[in-house]
Amino acid sequence: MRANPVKRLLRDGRPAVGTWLNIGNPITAEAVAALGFDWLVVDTEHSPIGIETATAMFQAIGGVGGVPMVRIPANTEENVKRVLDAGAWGVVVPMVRTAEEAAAAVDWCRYPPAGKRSMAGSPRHARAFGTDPQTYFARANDEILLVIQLEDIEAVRRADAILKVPGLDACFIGPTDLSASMGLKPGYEQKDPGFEEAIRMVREACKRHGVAPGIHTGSAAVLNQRIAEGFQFVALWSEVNFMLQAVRAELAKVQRRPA
Ligand code: 3PY
Ligand code: MG
Repeated sequence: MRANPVKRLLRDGRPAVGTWLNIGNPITAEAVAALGFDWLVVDTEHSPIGIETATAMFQAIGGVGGVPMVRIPANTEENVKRVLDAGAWGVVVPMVRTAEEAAAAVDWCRYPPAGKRSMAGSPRHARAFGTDPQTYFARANDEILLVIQLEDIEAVRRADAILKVPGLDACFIGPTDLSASMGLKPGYEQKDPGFEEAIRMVREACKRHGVAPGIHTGSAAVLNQRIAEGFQFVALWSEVNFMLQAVRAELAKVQRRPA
């Protein structure tokens, strides 16, 4: 069974850099994955991507040696079960606000006795790791990456209780939702000192509980700064935002009349 290199990087205290995929298309997923990110998250929370398109995207990412991950729309057994059976190597669970919700995510992600994930031999999960179902059943708990999102100021205040739940690999800050919950203009970067303080609180709680801290960023400059602060599961924007940035910049240079 193929080992999940992101688990190894995070366990060794090293950064793992990925990006978000919001365009529901296996060809673009494959093209971005081939660029050399450590992981790719297919975002099914804030996009219209359904399970069949997500599965084709996992296949495309895996086909070029990438680590296919997914953000589910909400923390439910059904959502986690279906994407893991479809071959995702890791799950990002949005908007975790309590220790009970974190424990539920662990239950849906891990086979017994560590959790309550349902077992079936027929899905493509084992093939996604280049193995057979029995080996997958025995090893999946060690290779599947579970990332919970803390992105509400109330959850930040409860960070110690949430992060001490056993079985979490990483905790990913959603800066947009976090800033909105603090009454700030939603966005990845903020000048507000309270916002940076909340980010520091999560990072330090992660370190206390052996969970890799993570955060979404909108540029390499901020991403590098977050890595220097100790963040490990770090995301560089999304493929659709990169596309729009490039198109916008070139469109702005177009001269509709001769100069
Ligand atoms: C947020 O910024 O709220 C996110 O969830 C980023 O992924
Ligand atoms: Mg969010």
